[in-house]
Amino acid sequence: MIFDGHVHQLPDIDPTETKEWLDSLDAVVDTHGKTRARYLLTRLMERATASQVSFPATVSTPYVNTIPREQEPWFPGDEHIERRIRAFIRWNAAMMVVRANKAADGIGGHLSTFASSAALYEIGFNHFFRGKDDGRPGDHVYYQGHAAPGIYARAFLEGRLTEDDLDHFRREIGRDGRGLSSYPHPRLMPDFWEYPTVSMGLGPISALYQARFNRYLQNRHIDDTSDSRVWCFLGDGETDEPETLGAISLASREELDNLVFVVNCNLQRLDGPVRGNGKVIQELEATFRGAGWNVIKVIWGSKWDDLLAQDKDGVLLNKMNNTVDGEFQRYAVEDGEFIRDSFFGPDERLRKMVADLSDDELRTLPRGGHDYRKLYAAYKAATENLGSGRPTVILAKTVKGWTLGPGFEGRNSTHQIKKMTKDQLLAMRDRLHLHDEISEEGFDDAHPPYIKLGKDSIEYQYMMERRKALDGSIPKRTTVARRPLELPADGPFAEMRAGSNGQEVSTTMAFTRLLRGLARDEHIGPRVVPIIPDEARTFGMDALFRELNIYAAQGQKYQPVDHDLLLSYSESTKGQILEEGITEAGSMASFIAAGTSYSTRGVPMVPFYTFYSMFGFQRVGDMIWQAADMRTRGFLMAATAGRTTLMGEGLQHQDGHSLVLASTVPFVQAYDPAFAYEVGAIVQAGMNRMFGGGPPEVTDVFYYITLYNENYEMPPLPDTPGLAEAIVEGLYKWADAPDGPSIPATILFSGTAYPAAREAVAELAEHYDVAAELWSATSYKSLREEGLAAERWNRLHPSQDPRTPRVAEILADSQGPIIAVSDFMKIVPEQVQRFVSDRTFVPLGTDGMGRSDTREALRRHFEVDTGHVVLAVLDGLLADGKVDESVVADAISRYDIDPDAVDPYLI
Ligand SMILES: Cc1ncc(C[n+]2csc(CCOP(=O)(O)OP(=O)(O)O)c2C)c(N)n1
Ligand SMILES: [Mg+2]
Repeated sequence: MIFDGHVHQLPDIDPTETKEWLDSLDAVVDTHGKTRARYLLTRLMERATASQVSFPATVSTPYVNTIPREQEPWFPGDEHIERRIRAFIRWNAAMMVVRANKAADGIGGHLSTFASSAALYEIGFNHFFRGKDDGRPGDHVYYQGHAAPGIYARAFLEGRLTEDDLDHFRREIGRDGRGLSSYPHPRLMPDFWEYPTVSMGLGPISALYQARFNRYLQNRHIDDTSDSRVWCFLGDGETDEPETLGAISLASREELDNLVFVVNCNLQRLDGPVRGNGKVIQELEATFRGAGWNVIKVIWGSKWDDLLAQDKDGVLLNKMNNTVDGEFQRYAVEDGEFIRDSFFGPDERLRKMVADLSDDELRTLPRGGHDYRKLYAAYKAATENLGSGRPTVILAKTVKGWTLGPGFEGRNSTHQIKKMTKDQLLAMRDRLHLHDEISEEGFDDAHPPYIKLGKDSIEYQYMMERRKALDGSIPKRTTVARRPLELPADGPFAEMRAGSNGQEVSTTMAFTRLLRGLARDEHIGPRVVPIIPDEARTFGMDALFRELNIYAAQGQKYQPVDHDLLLSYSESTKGQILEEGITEAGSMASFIAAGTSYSTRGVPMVPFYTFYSMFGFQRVGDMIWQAADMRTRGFLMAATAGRTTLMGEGLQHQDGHSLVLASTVPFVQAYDPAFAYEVGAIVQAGMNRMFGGGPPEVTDVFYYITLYNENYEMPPLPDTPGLAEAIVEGLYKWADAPDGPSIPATILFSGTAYPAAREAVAELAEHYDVAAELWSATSYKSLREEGLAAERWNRLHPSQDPRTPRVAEILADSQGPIIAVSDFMKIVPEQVQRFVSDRTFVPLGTDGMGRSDTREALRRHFEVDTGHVVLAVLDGLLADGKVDESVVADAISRYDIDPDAVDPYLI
């Protein structure tokens, strides 16, 4: 047998002593069995740890609570009152779902998630979660999305929501859109929810990076975050999402002892058991312990402690260890007799242990996650963990649908059930001991009542007193700036406007200059958060390492290999750059944490997350959607953009469609600039819009700006009045048509399509008597959105003067067919085609999968090079009857275009 073969390579300085120890162990195994041997080894390890003999942690422990009964702290609350409050909340949470589905069949909602986690939340609300009423940000609490009814139900009891509000659960369209959103959505309930969590996995990764960002703010002396803990509630099924567990090692590496995950281990997900053939708690324990977390298992309720105390020969422990989750789930639905026979029955010693318990007592032996004292002990241990450097995960075993009754508890279908019959409602009432509050007489199951608390009731006063002691009710979202941000001086933008002075540079290089300038700004400088996923060198941003330093919680414990270079890899506790390593999901989570800091902490921060554009929308699209939900403000900088500009990298790198994906997210301001001054104008306008004050519909947006790595001379900002505004609007004339030729045409270019467009103008003038104007289209998305708004207004106001879409107004200044070329798919410029339907409109773009080759070859392949632009213009003129076919044919031959080349979309 090879077991950790490394041990045989270690020096044995006293083989006789080693033999004695091993012989003792053999003797124990022979005489007292394996269980005893295991016990002794565990005690030895405990002693070793206490004596500071460092020993790698084992990844798993037996299937019992981490905190033994004798180490449970005194419980400071009034258990009786808290149980009553919990029962009221359970009832109201269920009723709001039942009533919603009575009023609107199929509207949905979830009963059983919160039913399993009510105690997990209530222990937090009554004893741990810090609010914001003292003017500080308090704790950051991520609620499991499907538990939302329970959070509303508590807010109702606290008097923060009305009965009418509850009756508008999931009915957000009426009442001026003031219903209760299905799940936590700050976009929909901006005064209530802070963190969108319902797309599984996004809550955990966001919470983790929030905890990390708090440390960043602390270490950089921007905000004191030492009072704020991050609590994240998640489902056990949710842990299968890569985002949930994929970043947990960061939390231990960065010593995030301000972070607590609470996993609601009800052993079920939507379709069935999470690990029917295994034990999800044991599996998660191993994963988290292996990653260096402090793991607290809350598996068994107090009544089990007596049984475990009697377990002299370890049979109960053995049974606990060997029973798989599928069986445990079965015990949750069966009666006491079955449990007696099947769990305790096979072993005489076990059966004897429960001889004094009735079937009913056996059936209700509670799981740890429903035991208030056990949970209190776990949460307290988690909060006292501060200083240990270890994040905590609490693995709480619960029953899905707990207290909802036999039709719900532990059933595979429970996640989806939304309706309750009269009998089920009354059974639940009985189970929760709510006879005084809910009378059977006149009970209307079509409209089951909510429980309301008078202001003078003991329960109301108790819960409000608890919340007051913890700084007020939560969840609550605010946007009051505790540390306001001043906008930057004009200097860095003026540099962009000046152009590159004959030098050939890329927009990426220009942006790096801008970023450096902003980071140096005396006002905004420290608030700038450059985020990058291991790609700084690709973008030429490594120059910033030395100047701004890379944030590293532990500073830099080594001399970097390039220490003698000007641009060495410099890490520091006060570093400004979040160099995330290869994790676009982690980087997005940092972007969200920084971009919502204006709200979550009252400290506006300005993130610039620069990434390979291919690995943005399509890789972490759901997190971008989450950012929009969360009202994130900041800049997503899409570097190495374009399908043909990034040559050589091939089809998993070359992005010609992120702008299409960007067009699907409402609050994204998407831009495709060609010049440094355009980048500057967009960033400056964005800064003013997002951080300059104004109503949320103006400020709560974020920017998506493409950056390219192709060098050409950056012109200075043309001296045209209103140009900066036109750039932001999305389209402006860049150059008049050349004098001389007589046939007018219009070419729109974006980004690196500029050189081909410019050359096409010259070619058209020289060979075809065509005078083409050049326009820079910076944002088709903005133009489209404005155009659709105008169309909509016209449709709804038929008797008033119709509005003209801006893009039509702007292009009214141009002549001839419109040819629009970009390094993105044709559908990008097509976004505006409908608004200029009176004109011939030819989009040229890079539809199809990328491939590696030179830019020239790629542009020929995708039919966006100079020759193809000329051809498209002439084809447009042919359609308009301005030239004849022979002219088009001439261009095909002049530019050596193969009319039978395969369509690039098909290969
Ligand atoms: C990314 C994503 N995929 C699927 C779903 C649909 N979904 C909602 S809840 C759920 C099951 C949740 O199980 P678990 O995490 O164990 O939570 P529980 O309700 O059991 O507490 C699923 C699959 C989702 N919300 N998000
Ligand atoms: Mg579950």
